[in-house]
Amino acid sequence: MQLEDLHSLTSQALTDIANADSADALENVRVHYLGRKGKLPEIMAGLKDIAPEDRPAFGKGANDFKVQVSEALQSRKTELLSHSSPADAIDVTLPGNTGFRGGIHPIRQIMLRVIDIFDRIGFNVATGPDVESVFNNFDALNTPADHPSRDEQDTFYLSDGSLLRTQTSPIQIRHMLQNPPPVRIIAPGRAYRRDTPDATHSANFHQVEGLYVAENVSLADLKGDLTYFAHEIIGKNTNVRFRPHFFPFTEPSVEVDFTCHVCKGKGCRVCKNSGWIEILGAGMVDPRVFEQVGYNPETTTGYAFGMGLERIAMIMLEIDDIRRLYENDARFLRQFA
Ligand code: 2NM
Repeated sequence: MQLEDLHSLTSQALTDIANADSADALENVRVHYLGRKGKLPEIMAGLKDIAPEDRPAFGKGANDFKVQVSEALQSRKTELLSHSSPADAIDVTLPGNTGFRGGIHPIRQIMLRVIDIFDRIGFNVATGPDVESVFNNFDALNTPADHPSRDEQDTFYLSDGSLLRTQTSPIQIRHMLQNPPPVRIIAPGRAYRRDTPDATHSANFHQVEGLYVAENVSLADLKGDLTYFAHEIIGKNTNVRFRPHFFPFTEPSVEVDFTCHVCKGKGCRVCKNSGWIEILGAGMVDPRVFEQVGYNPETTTGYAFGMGLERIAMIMLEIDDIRRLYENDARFLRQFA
């Protein structure tokens, strides 16, 4: 075999490869040219009969043959696979490649549910900035100048004297400053407290607060509306219990318990055998708050309430550590998607 023969053999091989119209035909072409008894071993065996001065050129030709034929086989194989019927191209016994579908974070899910429930009884969503004034966050809410929550140990102050809101109530102060009564708003959002993070505390958490201001609003309205809320969020046979409490911005103030959603009030691990679960803080808006926002404290009445969404998520979804809600571990979050 001479160098010219090698060149024509190479072009013949490439033509055969291009003409192969099935994987089987292509395999036959491969065996014919590169197989153990094929053309390539024959070429290599013929090397000894080539004149010594022609051997380098012939050797290079032999190598080019091998490389070109191998590459052409591979690309023809890929081509045949991509044009063949799916039954030939896909091994249907392999596990599927399903991909991941995104989901709404559990805190956001609960926030949206709470908003939806209050939307149905006429509450509108109000929002405001996370960075607030001392007036909107404390003064207007009747929080005494020496109240511990104002301390630098508990509140994040910025260098210009503003702060990160410690609850979403400043949203409601802004709303009252800009709108006359009646007011019926829900204020969802982030709140910040300078707590050391642990299983039940986070420096950044989420709240929904509600505010209803009109004439002749009473504690009975508060109890009726929160009972409706309990029935919607937990279930129709949930009971609601008010316990006396204190907040600077409401008088009277209450803590609100719902019957335990797990044991229905019998007592269990989730409710620590009490049958009740604390869900909200609430009360009748203090006349001093109305005074601060320019409402007539003699004739204006209203109720307000607030709830921590992490707390509710932990109770309802049985999450033992608040930090799991912020780690963005998809294996954890997917359980609630
Ligand atoms: C709570 C509990 C009780 C509240 C009061 C006000 C405002 F602006 F009207 F004074 N907003 N939110 C309030 C009342 C919040 O959270 C536990």
